[in-house]
Amino acid sequence: MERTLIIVKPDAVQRGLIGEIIRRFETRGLRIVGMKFMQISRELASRHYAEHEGKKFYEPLLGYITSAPVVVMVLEGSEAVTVARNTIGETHPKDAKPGTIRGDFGLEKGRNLVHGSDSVTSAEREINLFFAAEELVNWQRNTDPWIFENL
Ligand code: IDP
Ligand code: MG
Repeated sequence: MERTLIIVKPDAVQRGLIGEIIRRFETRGLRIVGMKFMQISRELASRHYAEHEGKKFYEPLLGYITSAPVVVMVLEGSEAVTVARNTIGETHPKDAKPGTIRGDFGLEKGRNLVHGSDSVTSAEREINLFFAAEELVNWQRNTDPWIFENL
């Protein structure tokens, strides 16, 4: 089982798409193990997006991600990192396929609705940035045997 960090970004929250976005991950079969509604501080944003420091879009990105509340989630499942990235779609919504979140709801790169960790290593780092260990819930879903072949 892998874990991944998802952020429902400020544009999605402002546009009333929280439920729609969570629904897509939930119906895909990923198990929610952590969730909170919060506003990201500049300090946390700069740690989360440290890899992009110095790039042209870095300052606008920090402005965007701190501009309104977000929903942050930890999702668990087989190959959760890849599965979540596929559900999210390409970084630029114009390249994202219909049926993906960005492909269905977005137009521009700086308003692309949702974040998903890009590797298991990034996921671990990002989960630790946003969640204390005791905020994550280890639980069995009654539907797990119908979603996961080998438990
Ligand atoms: P990802 O979110 O698909 O992993 P990254 O390349 O890691 O994409 O970029 C992080 C975030 O920075 C993107 O999701 C997007 O919000 C923003 N971003 C990336 N490139 C640009 C750009 O060229 N213009 C504006 N925003 C960008
Ligand atoms: Mg990224």
